[in-house]
Amino acid sequence: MFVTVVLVLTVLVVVLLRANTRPPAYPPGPFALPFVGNVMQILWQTPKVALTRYANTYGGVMSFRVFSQRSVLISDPDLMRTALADPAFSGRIDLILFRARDKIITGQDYDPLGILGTSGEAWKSQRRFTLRTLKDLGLGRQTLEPIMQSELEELIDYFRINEGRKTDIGLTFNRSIVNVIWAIVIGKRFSHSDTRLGQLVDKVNKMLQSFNPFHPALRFRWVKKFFPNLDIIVKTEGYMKEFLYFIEEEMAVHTKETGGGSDTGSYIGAYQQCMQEAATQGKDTPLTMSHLKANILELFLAGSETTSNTLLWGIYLLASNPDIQRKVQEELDQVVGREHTPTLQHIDSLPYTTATIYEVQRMADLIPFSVPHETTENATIGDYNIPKGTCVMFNLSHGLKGSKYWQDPKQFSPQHFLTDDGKVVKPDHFLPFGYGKRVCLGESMARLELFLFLTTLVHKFWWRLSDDDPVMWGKHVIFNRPPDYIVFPTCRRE
Ligand SMILES: *[C@@H]1O[C@H](CO)[C@@H](O)[C@H](O)[C@H]1NC(C)=O
Ligand SMILES: *[C@@H]1O[C@H](CO)[C@@H](O)[C@H](O)[C@H]1NC(C)=O
Ligand SMILES: CC(=O)N[C@H]1CO[C@H](CO)[C@@H](O)[C@@H]1O
Repeated sequence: MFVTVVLVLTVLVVVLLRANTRPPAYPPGPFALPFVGNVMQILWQTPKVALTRYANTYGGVMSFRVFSQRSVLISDPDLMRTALADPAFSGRIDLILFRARDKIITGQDYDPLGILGTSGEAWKSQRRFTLRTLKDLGLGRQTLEPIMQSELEELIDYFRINEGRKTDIGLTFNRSIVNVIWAIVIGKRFSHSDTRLGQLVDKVNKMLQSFNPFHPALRFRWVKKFFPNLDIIVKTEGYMKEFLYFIEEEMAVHTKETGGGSDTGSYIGAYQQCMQEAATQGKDTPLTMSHLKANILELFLAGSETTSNTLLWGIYLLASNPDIQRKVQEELDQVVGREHTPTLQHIDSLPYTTATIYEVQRMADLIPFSVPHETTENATIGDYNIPKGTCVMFNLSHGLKGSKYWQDPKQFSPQHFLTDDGKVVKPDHFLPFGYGKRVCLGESMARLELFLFLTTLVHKFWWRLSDDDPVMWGKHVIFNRPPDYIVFPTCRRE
């Protein structure tokens, strides 16, 4: 009996110790159980609470385990910048969701496609091409600005009709933002009366709502093996299929219309032209139709909700802070003029407005944890070693909201981004788009969109929150969504 007890205890101790062996100079973290790691604590307390407690206990770089996956959470903004700039940290964890998409596209378990969910050469080449093309298309500004202006005309008409009425603007920006991306992807806008636009918005919405890179079913391959019919898996894959089918149909129409000739005014056109050039020259190219479809899906996934949510935050924050709204309007009146409409040319001459937009992004804090990275080789951060294959998470929120970095982080105040003499300052720890190798690919485009949409809407209308309708805050785990609210838009007379 005694011997059995001792044996059992010894085995237990050995198992527990083995579960907690750490590589040398590995960041500190909580005690982990065999096999499951820290999953129990994380699920028990909810990920947000558990991880916050860990970060508070173990500091700016800490480690935990999710099943057998070593994970590190970096909160210290200085170390965050260093890690994000280091190629060794630029890998992406295996995102089952994207692997499912890739299988839908190619029909087989092939090399990973796209940008968001890839690492190494595939990631580099697709990212490089996409960045360059978006720059040519959007930041040459001749393409993007008129598209955005047409969308704004539609919005202005809509708010004029609703002038002085209670307006729920929750879904108003969706069409415009999706249409801007669409125009970049294929080279022309949908008219707002076109049912295809409604269908596209609907498909993007459904995909977005089921997308959750932290959900265990979309995170670990074995979950799908054991539970292939799990609702979230079936739905997510179904929505991606529908979206991809829509894209394929439209691409077929587009090819017919352009007669297969060259068209460099769109992402698809530029992509296909590059593929053709490589083919005629007999060169190898990393560009393929499969990657193209995957990239398009990601442009919508990453570019639509983020932008429309920031706009919703913007109107909400300005409507609830009338003094700040008035100051922005005064600056716009002075620099742009009452009778004109803001254009991208004004972007560098509106410091108060620019600071206000930064402040909107800071308060919105849309994607507090970015999307987890993975080390592609043994790496170091500060005094710590991070072995290859470790999942690395970044608390971007910390630099945006941490009381260590802002005088009054809960307060909406453009002053956070202004010097005493009214010049714009952007602190190093303010990284709403992330930073370094995997910084948001649409950052430049998003900046222009936020600027033109917010300035135009605030220049044309006075926004007031409804007094009788409560502002409704939802509960969010991964993304910070704006609240639901009702506003009264009022035209500002010239
Ligand atoms: C990476 O570090 C581990 C120990 O943490 C070591 O066993 C392994 O050999 C290292 N790999 C390389 C390529 O240096
Ligand atoms: C991330 O940083 C924010 C702001 O400092 C903090 O409120 C939050 O608890 C942090 N989250 C984690 C998981 O550490
Ligand atoms: C495609 C898109 O941007 N969808 C958004 C429309 O607006 C709602 C409410 O803000 C968001 O939840 C959707 O993600």
